[in-house]
Amino acid sequence: MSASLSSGSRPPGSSLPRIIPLNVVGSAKPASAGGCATATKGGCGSGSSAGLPQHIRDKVHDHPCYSAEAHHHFARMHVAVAPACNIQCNYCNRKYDCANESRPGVVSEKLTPEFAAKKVLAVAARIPQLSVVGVAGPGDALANPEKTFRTFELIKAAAPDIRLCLSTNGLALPDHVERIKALGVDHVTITINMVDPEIGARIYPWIFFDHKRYHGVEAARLLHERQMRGLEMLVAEGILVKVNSVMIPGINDRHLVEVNAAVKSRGAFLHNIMPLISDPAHGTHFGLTGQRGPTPAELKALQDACEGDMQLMRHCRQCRADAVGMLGEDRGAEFGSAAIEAIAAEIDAEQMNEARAAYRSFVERERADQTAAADAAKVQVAATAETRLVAVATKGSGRINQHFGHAEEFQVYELSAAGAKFIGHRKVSLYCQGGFEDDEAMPGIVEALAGCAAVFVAKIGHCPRKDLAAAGVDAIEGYAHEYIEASLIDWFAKSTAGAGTMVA
Ligand code: CLF
Ligand code: SF4
Repeated sequence: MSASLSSGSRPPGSSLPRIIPLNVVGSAKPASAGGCATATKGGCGSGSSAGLPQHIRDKVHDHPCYSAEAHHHFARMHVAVAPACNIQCNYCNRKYDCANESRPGVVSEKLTPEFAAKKVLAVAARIPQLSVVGVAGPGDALANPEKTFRTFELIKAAAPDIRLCLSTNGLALPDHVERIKALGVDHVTITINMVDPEIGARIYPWIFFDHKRYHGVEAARLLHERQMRGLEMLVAEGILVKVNSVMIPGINDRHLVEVNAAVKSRGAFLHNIMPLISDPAHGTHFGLTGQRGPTPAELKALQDACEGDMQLMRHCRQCRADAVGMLGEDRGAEFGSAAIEAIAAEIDAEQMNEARAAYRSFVERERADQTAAADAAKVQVAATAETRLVAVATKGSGRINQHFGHAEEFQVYELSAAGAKFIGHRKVSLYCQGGFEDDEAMPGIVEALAGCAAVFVAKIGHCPRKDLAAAGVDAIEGYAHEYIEASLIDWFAKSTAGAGTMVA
């Protein structure tokens, strides 16, 4: 067994303080299938926020998308209040949600601003990890400015400690920066897929601007100019901007390095390069014309190429326009209209705020402890020249706390002399189906774990352990419920020291 790698601040067998119901963090609910002013290096996209100016650290500290570390501890929700859109993307079928910040092929239930605010309070009452509410569709947030801003006003009045976040294609952005600033929205995502209108014309067949429809290169040029202007205006106001780019092989894949340079030079804080998801069943132009998405290796290569100059987000889950919960899970089904009304009727605002504050202070202690444990462990590997990939089953909280059979995704870390770096996640089918083992899921899981030397789990059965070993993947359960990074580094140190796999 491993030495103790975690603090004693949690009750045995739990990663949570007593005030939090046990189903709160990383409930095993199935994830949905569907859905700075100074761009400082050393920031938060895929690592810690150490090295950032304090005012930026304060903004990203509890935002699960802007900080990979925060995504272990905090939840987001989207409210689908913005149905209309002002452009057409070739990867979007408007029957579904905006594919710029959502998994394609998913339809959200549209909400009024008033009901959206009620839903936010209901979710906050049940999920104290909630730190951010975003408007990300189902169309474009700023093609529906009144609904979007009314929603933000109501949420701000009811729960002022919850951050407001907005995602847009950028066409209408320059017209709304003032109001975004006035409402205290300090995180804005712009989807920018090109800085060359010739390439843009292959992605956007038309836009609708100032009462007129524009097509082809003219449309793409107008969109590009408005996106760049909006980005510069937000940065000038001190609003953190994340840029999402959809990687479309053969169209903008190589070009995204130029996009990265352009947005970085204008002060964007974080770049999230997402894979095109192109399924003919979604009825999009790209889906119907056979345009493929990138392979995971192509995506990683592009992210690595861009990361030299800017923080890259690698933990995006392409969630739904009505997603609720930790990234990687979607608890939206728990918050239907009837459930929201029932929860709203019994909300005790004081108790709810106390629970959220108590959770935050617990997480502060926990994060400090995790960072100290990882830093201490790094000393053991500082001299190694090896690099390894490993996978982790986790329900959140920065711990190895999920059974192998309950994992719907594995988080992948790269181990090196620098320690443990989160580099992405890999989706899998559930191995455990209500008490039965689904052997048919195993080949897909083995494929998803390709390249990983080990998978760290809270528990695993004899059969899957054997199958994994046959594929060259060690199943490690000796660090169950311990901190992820410190455990991985400890295992790496022991296994690279020539002692074989010390912990299993
Ligand atoms: Fe939502 Fe987007 Fe705000 Fe996050 S999502 S509006 S920045 S609160 Fe996050 Fe979801 Fe990826 Fe978006 S994981 S799709 S990046
Ligand atoms: Fe679809 Fe979003 Fe593009 Fe509008 S901006 S066409 S909703 S992907």
